[in-house]
Amino acid sequence: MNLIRWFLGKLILFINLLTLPKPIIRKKIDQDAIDKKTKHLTIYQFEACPFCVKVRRFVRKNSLKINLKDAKNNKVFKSQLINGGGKHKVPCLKIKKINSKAEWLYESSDIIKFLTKECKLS
Ligand SMILES: N[C@@H](CCC(=O)N[C@@H](CS)C(=O)NCC(=O)O)C(=O)O
Repeated sequence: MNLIRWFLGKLILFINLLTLPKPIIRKKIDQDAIDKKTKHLTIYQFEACPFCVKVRRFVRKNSLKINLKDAKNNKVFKSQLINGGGKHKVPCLKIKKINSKAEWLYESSDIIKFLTKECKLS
């Protein structure tokens, strides 16, 4: 079972690599405005999770600069996710604006919806 999971994970990563989306190129002023909005965001993820691949592809396609944290292999990041978000499930978007409590958003589709709205993507 573990071997099948390992193989599927590698297959997902391989297909993802072959079909990586091309990042959008914006005018500097527009990119700076988006970078300002994504500065306080972090994505907790596993490398070979298909839902994380979906979110990472969206991030790449839209040229979003978001810090990615590996919550599978890195014990510190794993603890941050469990203690902050409440469960060890990925992907999870941490939204931490200055002077406000962190919000933890699970579900790949909800993360993509949030980013689309927050960054005014079409
Ligand atoms: N419906 C969720 C599914 C997320 C999901 O099932 N993630 C798996 C990894 S692929 C997970 O975190 N499992 C918990 C674990 O492995 O500890 C989404 O779209 O984000």
